[in-house]
Amino acid sequence: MLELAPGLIYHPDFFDRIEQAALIEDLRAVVRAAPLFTPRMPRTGKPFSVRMTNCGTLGWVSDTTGGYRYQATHPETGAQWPEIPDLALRAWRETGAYHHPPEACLVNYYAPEARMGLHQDRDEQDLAAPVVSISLGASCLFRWGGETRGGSTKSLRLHSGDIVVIGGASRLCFHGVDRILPGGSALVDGGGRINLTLRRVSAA
Ligand code: MD3
Ligand code: FE
Repeated sequence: MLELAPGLIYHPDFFDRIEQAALIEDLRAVVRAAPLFTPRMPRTGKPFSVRMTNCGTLGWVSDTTGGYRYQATHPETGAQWPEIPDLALRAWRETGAYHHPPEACLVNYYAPEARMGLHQDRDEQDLAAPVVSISLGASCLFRWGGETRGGSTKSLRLHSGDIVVIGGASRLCFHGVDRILPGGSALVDGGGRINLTLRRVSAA
């Protein structure tokens, strides 16, 4: 493991290929129970290029009527979110170094053309808890900067099986995904990428 910045810990190849494939199988069941949806920007209604779903007791959603928020049910089916897969909970335990379990596991699905603009993750009440990010499938070019928009940034290629823990002094850093890279892991169909972020939402 490698500390990229204070509180930003990179675990390359945390999951081996067998574990990656097993986690992707678990996610197929998650998506059957909680289909991918297209979030929209609160003010403009502009759709995200990333499609999403969640598992856990809470899930992150965004639309024009309610804005960014966590809620216990799927925005389209109204059903509760499925459980977080054990492999993902293991990653939280072994890397997260936080005494409360995660409540939300946001599942981002990137088709090859999808991207995510620079943003901060600040919809959680408990900002002392880290966010644990798991990458699967195609590699991506990831970018992060400081706590203000417009400062200098660094980038890093994230590969299938890698984990990044975002906590401490890096918890409110701006970050985003510039692009999905061709020719990496084919574990996700069609050159896609999946990112899981495990999050503690409620103040403990
Ligand atoms: C913050 N997801 O869902 S992983 C998100 O790959 C999100 O899908 C991205 O940002 C994705 O909110 C990024 C989480 C991550 C990784 C490294 C960071 C967040 C970071 C470094 C600094 C600050
Ligand atoms: Fe984020």
